[in-house]
Amino acid sequence: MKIDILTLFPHMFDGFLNESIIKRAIDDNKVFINVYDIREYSKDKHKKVDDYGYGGGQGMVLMPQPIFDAVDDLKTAESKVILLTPQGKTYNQSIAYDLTLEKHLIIICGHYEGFDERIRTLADIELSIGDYVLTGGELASMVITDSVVRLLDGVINKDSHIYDSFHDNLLDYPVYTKPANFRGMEVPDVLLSGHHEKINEWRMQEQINRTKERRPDLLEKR
Ligand code: 6GU
Repeated sequence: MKIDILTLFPHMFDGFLNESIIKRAIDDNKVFINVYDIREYSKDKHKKVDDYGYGGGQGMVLMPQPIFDAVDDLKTAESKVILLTPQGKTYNQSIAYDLTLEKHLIIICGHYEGFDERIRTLADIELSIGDYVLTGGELASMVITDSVVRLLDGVINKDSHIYDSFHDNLLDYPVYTKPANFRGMEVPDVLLSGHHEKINEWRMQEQINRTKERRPDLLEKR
């Protein structure tokens, strides 16, 4: 998969792309991630990318020209263009799985008080990562990229995402490591039993109980 990210703040991605599982996925050619500075696409002599909004109010608005030129430059027949905005559809694990089927994602990070409404026409889908407001789409693009890349073949052990929280709309079951007794808190006997069928049953029941208790809204989606 290739992921192209359009941003006004490319350095925000330095840590994200150079640590841990994402770095390893890039080094192993499981994913190709490019970060493009929107400013580099500005045709203005001062590399301006925003201006005052018509009608007054709200401050600076991202201009269409740099974004349209960048998307024209990067887009192919196989691209899916994602626009990040708090007004988008709320992102979830099921959308993450859908995105793993794409060959090429172009992710546009919105910023400042807003972007020119005509930029919307470039998007195949508009996404938000939740009901709160961020200063820009950069963190949202990292959230989406991280959650998609970890699902790509060979990035992490496949067994581990079958048991992810939200897979099948269930939260994950509890896990324990050594010691079996820590400050009087005991690991459940069943996990020490070596009886795999019973362990699986217990885990499934724990997933259901936890989801009932903490996220009843998820059970309704099942
Ligand atoms: Cl995608 N962008 C911004 N600016 N804020 C958000 C968001 C996106 N998703 C949740 N809050």
